[in-house]
Amino acid sequence: MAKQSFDLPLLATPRPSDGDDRREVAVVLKALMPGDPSLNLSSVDPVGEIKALADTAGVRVAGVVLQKRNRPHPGTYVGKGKLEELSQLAVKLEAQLIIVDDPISPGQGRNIEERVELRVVDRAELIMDIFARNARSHQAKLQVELAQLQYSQSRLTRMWTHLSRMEGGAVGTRGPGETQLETDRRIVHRKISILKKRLAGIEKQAQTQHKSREGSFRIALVGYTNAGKSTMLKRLTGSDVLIEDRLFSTLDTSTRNWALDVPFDVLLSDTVGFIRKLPHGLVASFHATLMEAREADLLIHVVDASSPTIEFDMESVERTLSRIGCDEHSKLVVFNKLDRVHEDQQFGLRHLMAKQEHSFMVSATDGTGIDLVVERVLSIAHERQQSGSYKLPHSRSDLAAKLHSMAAVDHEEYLEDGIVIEARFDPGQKARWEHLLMKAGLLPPATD
Ligand SMILES: Nc1nc2c(ncn2[C@@H]2O[C@H](COP(=O)(O)OP(=O)(O)OP(=O)(O)O)[C@@H](O)[C@H]2O)c(=O)[nH]1
Ligand SMILES: [Mg+2]
Repeated sequence: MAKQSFDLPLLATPRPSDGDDRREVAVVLKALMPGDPSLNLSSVDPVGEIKALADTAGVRVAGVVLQKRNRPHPGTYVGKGKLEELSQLAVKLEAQLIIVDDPISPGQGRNIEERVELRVVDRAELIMDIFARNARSHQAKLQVELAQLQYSQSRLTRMWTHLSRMEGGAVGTRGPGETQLETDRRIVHRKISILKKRLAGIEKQAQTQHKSREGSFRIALVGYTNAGKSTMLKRLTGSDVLIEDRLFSTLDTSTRNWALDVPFDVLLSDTVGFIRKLPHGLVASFHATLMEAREADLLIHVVDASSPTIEFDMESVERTLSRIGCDEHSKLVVFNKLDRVHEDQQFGLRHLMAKQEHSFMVSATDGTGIDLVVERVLSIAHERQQSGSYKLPHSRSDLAAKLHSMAAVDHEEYLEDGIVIEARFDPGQKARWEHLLMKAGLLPPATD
């Protein structure tokens, strides 16, 4: 009888926190390959980020094994000699876990596990584990679970290929004769489709909410994890949000009203941070959250200006934005943490700023430079207020009344053949009004 249940490494259990000796001890394994920030910048710790990720996941990194390579070894990720070194170090440090700082194939994972005889977690799994631990809302939890299932689905094939077919059934038939792999695949597949359905339901609700925000000017804060997006949200809107010196503190989008002096609502959203080598499944499953960025009228890219890998961070954010369809969005780049920028970083920073069309230097914690950002956002919001001039027949006074209710009327003139109305619209309203006109058979507008 085939195994009917499949235990997946779903939501992680809480782990002891920092400074707690019960924390799991890990050795990090990393192939240093071209493109790694530490190869260009001597000040960058090649394992700084993975250590921060491990720390966030409640794991203590006791040792590191590095190997410079042009590409990963297809079978073992690093060379066999390096695995021997890893194995010895792990024994010496009494490690319980190996963390590989790349997404690796199931085969590579299995081979490392066999040599070192310890559990191996790759970068993608570590990030998903953090997401699972930090997810608060029902939606975020489902999204992480989906990403984890999808990741394990791609690994099942290799996990079970070594198993022979189950007894008592014909090859290729469903039911008792199927292989363990097929059974597990089917279970995972079913779980995935259930999760997708549940998420689609939640997204539908979110879309209704989004609709109710039509007419507002929407802004999304995006950026590398820990850049200060939530701190910016707090500074700009005064609302209390979770701010932590940790990676991936924010996993749920939160949207707040930003009380700006404009005759329409301005909504500011905090989003999930990006990171290098973010697992594809995770980006895709946070689709609803990222919709916030996609549907924004303006993006504020928050950059940690004190980060030694600033250019790499920015590049990876830009790449992710383009992957989620945000290439063409209006964007401000806000270089944050000005108070932490060293003098020797200033020159490089100015050079980076010069490359951006609209950039600002701020400190979200002490408020330096924030007023200039507000000023710029205000002027963009004002520009977005669209205007139009329409001639309506006298017989359609209902439409004239509707226009009065949808826009600010600057001028109204009664002519012999109709009423000419000049009006200013809030973002999104002009399109709605013209849609109404079209439905009334009155397009194109008499004048514009
Ligand atoms: N010195 C300094 N620290 C800052 C500034 N802005 C934010 N921080 C700190 O940077 C850390 C991360 O800030 P968050 O606002 O949580 O960053 P985030 O981009 O929302 O991070 P995630 O949600 O984890 O992706 C916190 O410890 C903040 O106090 C700043 O202008 N100066
Ligand atoms: Mg945050």
